Amino acid sequence: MALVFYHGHGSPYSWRVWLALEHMGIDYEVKVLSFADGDTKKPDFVAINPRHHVPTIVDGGFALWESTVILEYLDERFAPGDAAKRLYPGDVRDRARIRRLAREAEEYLGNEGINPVTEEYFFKDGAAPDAAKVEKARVKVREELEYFAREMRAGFLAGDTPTAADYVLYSYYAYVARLTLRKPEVRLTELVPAPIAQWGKRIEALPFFDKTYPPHWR
Ligand SMILES: N[C@@H](CCC(=O)N[C@@H](CS)C(=O)NCC(=O)O)C(=O)O
Repeated sequence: MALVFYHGHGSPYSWRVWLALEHMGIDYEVKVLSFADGDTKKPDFVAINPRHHVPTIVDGGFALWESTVILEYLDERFAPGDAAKRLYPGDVRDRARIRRLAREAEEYLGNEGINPVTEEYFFKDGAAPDAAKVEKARVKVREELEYFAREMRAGFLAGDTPTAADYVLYSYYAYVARLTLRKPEVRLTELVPAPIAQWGKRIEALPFFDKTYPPHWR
């Protein structure tokens, strides 16, 4: 039976899991939940995931949530013979570095950069964004993108194929363009160093990328 993947378009946490499922070539069925319709809070879904979050996967009756934990599970459970398809390839230190980069993207670029900007512009019930908070987050976005540019190895963070760290980083990076499109005054795109812009294009050129792109962003 195919693994079931509960997804919400536009969620960075869910997007990284979809990219990973495709990357590994796993047989899955995607079920898209609508935030606008409150699907995550409906009893059928809460019975599967009491935290009512996407992403959630169900693999042969085993339900799992928390995006980065799902990435590690997929890698261990479906580890292909093909090293280029692993999400955490390499030896114990290579794999630890990939986990570190994924964690850093989450904590510093996401939680201290992208998420506060999103919060200020979209989750304040129409109240004006706090300029000092936005500026602090902008500085963080710039510093973090420069940091990740220095961490690039060959075309991607860990070599010449993407890993879990690239998918976690990309799921936040996509918001740089998205937030600037929706709120041009935030000017996040001007903070992107050239190596990160080039890396972003390589992710977007992956054969399965388009399929995972949020339809309402087109
Ligand atoms: N730490 C979680 C965060 C997941 C999360 O916050 N998902 C949000 C969408 S971005 C969600 O499902 N919200 C719907 C709800 O809370 O009902 C992860 O990494 O998977």
